[in-house]
Amino acid sequence: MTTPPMPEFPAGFRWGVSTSAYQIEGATAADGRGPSIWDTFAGTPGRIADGSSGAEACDHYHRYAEDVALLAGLGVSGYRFSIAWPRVQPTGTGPANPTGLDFYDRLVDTLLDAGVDPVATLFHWDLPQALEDAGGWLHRDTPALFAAYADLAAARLGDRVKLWITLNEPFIHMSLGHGLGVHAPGRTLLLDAFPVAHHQLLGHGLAVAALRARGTGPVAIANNYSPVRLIGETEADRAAGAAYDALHNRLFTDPLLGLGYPAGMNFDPGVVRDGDLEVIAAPLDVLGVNYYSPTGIRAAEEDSPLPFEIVPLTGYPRTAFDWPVAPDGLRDLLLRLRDTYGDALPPIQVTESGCAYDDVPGADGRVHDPERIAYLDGHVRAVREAIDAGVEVTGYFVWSLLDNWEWAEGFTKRFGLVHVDYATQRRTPKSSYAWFRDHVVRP
Ligand code: IFM
Repeated sequence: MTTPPMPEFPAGFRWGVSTSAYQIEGATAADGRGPSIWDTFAGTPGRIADGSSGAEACDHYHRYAEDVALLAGLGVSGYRFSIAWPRVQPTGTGPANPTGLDFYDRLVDTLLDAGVDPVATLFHWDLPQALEDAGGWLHRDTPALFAAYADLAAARLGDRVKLWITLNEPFIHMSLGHGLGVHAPGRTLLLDAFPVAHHQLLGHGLAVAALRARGTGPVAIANNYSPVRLIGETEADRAAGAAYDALHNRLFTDPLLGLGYPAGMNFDPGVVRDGDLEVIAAPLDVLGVNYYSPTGIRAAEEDSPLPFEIVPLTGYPRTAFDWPVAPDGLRDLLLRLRDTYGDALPPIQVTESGCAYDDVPGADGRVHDPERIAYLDGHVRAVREAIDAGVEVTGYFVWSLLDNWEWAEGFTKRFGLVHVDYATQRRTPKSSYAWFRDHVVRP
């Protein structure tokens, strides 16, 4: 597909791709790994669209060298992966399992040999099952246990990891995992899931302190954001938009950047204790921004348990997930973060941006994905527009390197620059892989 030349990006801008442990590694019983909440959830009939699990996924645990060669071929300077807590501590507490950490040791060294910066996420939703059995993120002990795990990871890898990301998308883990029950651990607490927000944030703050104490690399968190597109113009619609915005876009970022919780986020007494907000507001080196699409919102019906109603947006191209393709939402979001948080906002890296399409190899064995090229072209340009408008953005990571196991959707949604045939584990770079290399990374 032919696209107009990409504008230049600042020197040192980090181009990368992202993955996460449970979505690609497989080998869930190897080398002492303990069970995670996603093993349990995927093993429960009816939870996953195609009945699959991440037990094999992309078999990256055994094929990581081939995957790092794909990264090197792409020319990216960063690779964002996640460390599986249950590989490091099979039950979530106690000493490190050295053979679990060995895998990440090998991965990090292989990345560095290939000239790719390792960017490590500590928690991408795969909580050790034993911790969930003790209450998980609803329990106030979990934050300190998370910091102890962060310390073990930093002790082993901290001399080589170039950017640490404490949590991935704590909003999604709270809302889909604990509010609506469509992700692990499958709790359906609706707004009673709020303690999960606070305990994840407290875990983040304590982990930042643990990483700083080890003198390791810069620290970030990866939040996901979805700008509100109001459907309707009544006062009630505007109030619904503000309520959704506070929940999705500000619940985590306001306290991280020192503003405390947004008004209207009412925690039960005893959840937020003296000193917690100071721990949570530990200075960040980078804010990770995951963006996929905006959300249409209007006022809720009177008997609704939620103060807003989510409405499908019309008039946009759509991905195979039925998500609207709206690059202007990314530009608006980046500007809005700058305008809202001003000097408190650290430099931003877009830690996830991508799309699912039904990519199938043609008769020639090649995989053509022009929609993904158009998607990435639009979103990369949106980042450039935000930089032109004065927002400090220092990196952009595509979700994802590989097609992989997409949580409750199983293997039915393909996000990769590289196609994976799950029967053979054969990797085939799609046309978007060559486009990203030739038009973005090395124009
Ligand atoms: O696959 C997920 C990822 O794990 C977190 N962010 C969104 C992606 C696409 O749904």
